[in-house]
Amino acid sequence: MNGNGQKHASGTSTPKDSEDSAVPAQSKGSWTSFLKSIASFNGDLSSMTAPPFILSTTSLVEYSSYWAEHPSTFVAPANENNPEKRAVLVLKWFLSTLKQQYSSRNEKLGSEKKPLNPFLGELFLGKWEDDAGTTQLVSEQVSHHPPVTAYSIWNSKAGVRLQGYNAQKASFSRTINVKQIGHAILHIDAFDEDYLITLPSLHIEGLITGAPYVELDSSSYIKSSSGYTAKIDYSGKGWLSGKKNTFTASLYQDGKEKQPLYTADGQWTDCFTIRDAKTKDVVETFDPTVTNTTPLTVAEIDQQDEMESRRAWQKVAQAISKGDMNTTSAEKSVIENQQREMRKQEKAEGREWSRRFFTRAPKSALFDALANSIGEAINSNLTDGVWLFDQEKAKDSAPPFQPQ
Ligand code: HC3
Repeated sequence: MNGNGQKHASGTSTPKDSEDSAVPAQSKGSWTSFLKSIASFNGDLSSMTAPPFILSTTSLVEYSSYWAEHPSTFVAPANENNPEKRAVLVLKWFLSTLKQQYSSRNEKLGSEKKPLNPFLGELFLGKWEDDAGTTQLVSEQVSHHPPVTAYSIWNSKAGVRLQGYNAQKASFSRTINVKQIGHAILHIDAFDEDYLITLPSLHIEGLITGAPYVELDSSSYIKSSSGYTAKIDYSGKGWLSGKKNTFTASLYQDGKEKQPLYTADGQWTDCFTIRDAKTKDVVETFDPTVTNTTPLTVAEIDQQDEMESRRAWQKVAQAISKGDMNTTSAEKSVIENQQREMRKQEKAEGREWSRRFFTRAPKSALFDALANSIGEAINSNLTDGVWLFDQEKAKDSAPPFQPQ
């Protein structure tokens, strides 16, 4: 549509001036051009140029922290002796992360903005301190082409560790569709148990009105080494029925999908319940308005390493906040040029950038063992390898980030 609510050749449309639009009056033209441009973009989200009002001051490397903003829910499975109930608690924790991962930015910023593209080696380090003890986070940009972020989150007191990595592959059909490549693995020390977590696909809603938000698609899985699988099915608001951000889930013994032990349903942005599939008794509930998030503690910017995200992007973030686009692009160029120089030097010296906390592997035996029955492929060709947290490298790092 054109600016008056008619269709663009691409199939995207913008609302009539009288319709609800979150696009500031002075940005209407650039938003329409942006909508036209994404119809032909190449799948690399980092190459997408968005209008200033939709730029975020946060780098994608920070998004790894969404996995553990409720540390007590994250560590709860470690205190459950029954393997079936442990699998329920892992499902509960995973479902509780969805709001944080895919919608918390809308609450803070009003809509889903375009994050800063992390540079190779960019770090985001922090910890949560609360009743669960200390839960630590290390997130590192391990590849720039393709963009890949790896992370490790651990609570040594509870003996719970999560590690994973992810990349995104986007396509355009009516809107931006994103397939996530990568996976996460949760390990519980006391039971020597692993849970393979697959990452849901998503698409962007609300583009036309200039207030983008994420809707999750299709299904994702949690497969445990103890013999349980959880399948989560996502749906959204359709033309005629359905609610935004809806899911149903079932937890079953491997191979017995038709005989679920537990079921869950609700909205991942709101409350949900997990029930015993036979008795229909509620076994777990989660209400994001009752279970508060714990704020992540990050070092003061002047105490941070120069590769740490908020320090490295400080000037860019300040310029975006002021709406000063000349300084934004000038400061972005400073970072890009530094990165270009570093890559040139590495090439000349016949070496590659050494990742601070992670090591590339050709494959993962653990992934292979767990992924088979849920039909998940590792696609390491799309992530420049498989990225594993390297305890040895971490031991040599600055004190708070040495895993015990
Ligand atoms: C698609 C996305 C970037 C990727 C984000 C990921 C998949 C990153 C890993 C996290 O664990 C989960 C996650 C959550 C949200 C995903 C973002 C939503 C929007 C953003 C696009 C690059 C921005 C599109 C631009 C615009 C203007 C439509 O908002």
